[in-house]
Amino acid sequence: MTETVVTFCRICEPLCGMIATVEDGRLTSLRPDREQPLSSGFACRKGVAFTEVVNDPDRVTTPLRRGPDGFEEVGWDEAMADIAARLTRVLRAHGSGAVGWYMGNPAAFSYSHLMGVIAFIKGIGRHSHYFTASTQDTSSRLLASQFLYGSPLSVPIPDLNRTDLLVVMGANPLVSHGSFLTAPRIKDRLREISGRGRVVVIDPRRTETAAAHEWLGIVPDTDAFLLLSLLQVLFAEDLARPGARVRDLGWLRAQAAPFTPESTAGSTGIAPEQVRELARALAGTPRAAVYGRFGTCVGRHGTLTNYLIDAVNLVAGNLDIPGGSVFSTLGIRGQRWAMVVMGALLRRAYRRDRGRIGGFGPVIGAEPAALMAKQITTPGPRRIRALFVSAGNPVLSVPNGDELEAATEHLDLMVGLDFYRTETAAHCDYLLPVTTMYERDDFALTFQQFQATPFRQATEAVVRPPGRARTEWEIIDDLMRRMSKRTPVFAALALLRAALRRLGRRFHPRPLADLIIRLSAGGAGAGRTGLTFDRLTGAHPHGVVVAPEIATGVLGEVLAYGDRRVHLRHPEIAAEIAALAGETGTARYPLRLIGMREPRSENSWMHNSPLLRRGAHRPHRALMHHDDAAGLGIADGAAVRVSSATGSIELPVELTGDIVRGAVAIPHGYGHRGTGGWRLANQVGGVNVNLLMSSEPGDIEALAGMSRLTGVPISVRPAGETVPSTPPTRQARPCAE
Ligand SMILES: Nc1nc2c(c(=O)[nH]1)N[C@H]1C(S)=C(S)[C@@H](COP(=O)(O)OP(=O)(O)OC[C@H]3O[C@@H](n4cnc5c(=O)[nH]c(N)nc54)[C@H](O)[C@@H]3O)O[C@H]1N2
Ligand SMILES: Nc1nc2c(c(=O)[nH]1)N[C@H]1C(S)=C(S)[C@@H](COP(=O)(O)OP(=O)(O)OC[C@H]3O[C@@H](n4cnc5c(=O)[nH]c(N)nc54)[C@H](O)[C@@H]3O)O[C@H]1N2
Ligand code: SF4
Ligand SMILES: [Mo]
Repeated sequence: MTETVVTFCRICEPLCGMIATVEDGRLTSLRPDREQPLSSGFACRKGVAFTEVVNDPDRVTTPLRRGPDGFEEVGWDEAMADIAARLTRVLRAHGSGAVGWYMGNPAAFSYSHLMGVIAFIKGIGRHSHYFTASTQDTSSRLLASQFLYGSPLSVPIPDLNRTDLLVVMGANPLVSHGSFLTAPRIKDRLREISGRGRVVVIDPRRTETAAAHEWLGIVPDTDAFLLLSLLQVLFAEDLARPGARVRDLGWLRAQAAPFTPESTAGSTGIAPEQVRELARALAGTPRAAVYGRFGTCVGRHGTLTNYLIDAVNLVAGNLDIPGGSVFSTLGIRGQRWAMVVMGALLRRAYRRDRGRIGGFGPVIGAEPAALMAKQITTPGPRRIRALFVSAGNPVLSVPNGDELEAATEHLDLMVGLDFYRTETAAHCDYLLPVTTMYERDDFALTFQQFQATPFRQATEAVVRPPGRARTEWEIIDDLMRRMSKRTPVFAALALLRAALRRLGRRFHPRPLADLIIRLSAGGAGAGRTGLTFDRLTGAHPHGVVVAPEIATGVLGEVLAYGDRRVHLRHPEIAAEIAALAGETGTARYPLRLIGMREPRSENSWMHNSPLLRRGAHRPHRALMHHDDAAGLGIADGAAVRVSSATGSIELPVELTGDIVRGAVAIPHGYGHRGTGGWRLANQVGGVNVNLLMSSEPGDIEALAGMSRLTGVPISVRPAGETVPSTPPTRQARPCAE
């Protein structure tokens, strides 16, 4: 029997509508949904290729236990009983501080996975370690919001539908499809903005997005200088229109005063007249917004940079206005009080719960993943002895994967929840097979407040899980049940589980997601009409636009501070500004490393799809300016050795004029090895760029504990040229193509 099922893609943030074809219970194809009102017939190649992930012969569909001869199949009950027993031993001997969980990027796309992990890792005890991909991605953005608005959950996005001037810093939406911004068909949205106004892309590389719009090349990791000089111009030329809900504007003005465009040009490479022109345009265009993303989050001063992006929007009069930088709230009545309570708790945790290594405070409850290896190997209280990894491949995605690999051997228990035998999973005692997104129900909770057009869509599972795969929620619930006598939270959840069973109901986070849908704009509340989870999947499978535009004038609602004002003055921010000025480069590592995402690659995990490898595919390579290469005697296509103070890798180089001089771009997510069980990915070649990134506490961002993944000082030399006392080198294995 063949049926078509309406659903949506959850690989990346636009959540494009999809039509799945299911034949005899098996997913046979995915195509874009023309009736989804926002993605309206668009899906990228990765989304379509996902059928190959679901049906991948390399997929793990049975629990695996690592034995002396590698992984062997094991039954669920046996696996879970042993995991619970070993975890109990760890808890008894060392307390909750010995337990850690790393939750990777795809978890953000599953409400039940997210809620399950939080219940588990916070419920196991207050000393546990919770790591997420966010310290490789967004923590600095979230912490900037915590400083400015009192809550990390108040994150502004550009009002794409209405803006006439969009300044994009450190994002490449034509390839990434947008981040912290759920806007399907973002290429079209940007083209429309250029049609009626301007899109200016500030990036060290003339990216796909920059090439389609205006490009302003910037020296990597100098955005804070540029933003301070924009503020200096706004104040000096009397262009500041910040509105009434702000405190300590004079303080900000004084902080920015020394950073004239003339003084920052040497750092940024951007001419003073261009800075002035941009500042005037931002203040003079009624609908203008600055949007920063990944590239502005992962430098030396990510929190400061994000703070300054919002400060520029605020001072130019562009915060919380139509076409400006806006807060796409869920529209829940009384949401301000939830903000106030959550904000106070999270601010307190940030101040109080300082980590034992480096002293970093948690940002939305998560601690720096860069320090995970050291948390495993450093003796003392809260040393991690049991580690869970779900939806992540930190051996490739966090700094210094070699250190993490070595550290895993010190663990008493390591459990992976994945459907591939990744480089990280290879070190697990147990690998537990999970469902893919098409085998579970979903509502993309995380991304609701990043919707450029307020929209709701939910889906039921499209096909049944293959083999013995289970959802993360089922696995976590099982474990919490087996350990219900171990912690007060698990005991309380056991009572709730039992009570629900007596009522004939299952214990599951879906009612919570349903409640949020009901309370949000367009929701049914307790009523008979309006949206619920069931009505979204039943009556509105293509999704519902709940408002044509994002509501503005909501700043008072998203401010979590008691005085309902934006707080500009923070000693931490002052210290970061002071630190900026004092930094200099080293002669030994004169170049700056930046990242680069590719259309057919998704972090570390879409390299096993034949469709995505088909045709002209470029090998893993470093992109470098031809003038820089000429000076070093490096020819196009030559193998080079790239070294940092942490490590050294070898790979081919591609020369270009589309990058600022001094910057070198290398994609991440490569370096699959025989240890991983994905056959095609292992043939793809390439090398792990994160071997160049430092995991030393002094090298990660001071306020949010962000890994430093851009602007890293490096040197590039022809491969084979011997350089005395450089760190060990990892060779790129040859590419299959
Ligand atoms: N140098 C450098 N490093 C980077 C970045 C960079 O740009 N440059 N980017 C950073 C960013 S932004 C991020 S988000 C991180 C990403 O890094 P991670 O969070 O570690 O995740 P991924 O590499 O995306 O690997 C995701 C894993 O989840 C599995 N998976 C997919 N779907 C599911 C699911 O539904 N359930 C479960 N349980 N597993 C699933 C996949 O098989 C894969 O093994 O990398 C960061 N690292
Ligand atoms: N095809 C594809 N799509 C993806 C992903 C993927 O791996 N592949 N990953 C997904 C994930 S997890 C995320 S978080 C998003 C990220 O999506 P985006 O936020 O759009 O991030 P990137 O595409 O990495 O683009 C970051 C840009 O910042 C630039 N940059 C680097 N350093 C600096 C700097 O110091 N200053 C400035 N101004 N720019 C700088 C880089 O050159 C790059 O063009 O993409 C998502 N979408
Ligand atoms: S753009 Fe992202 S959400 Fe849309 S189809 Fe591609 S991978 Fe899926
Ligand atoms: Mo990410």
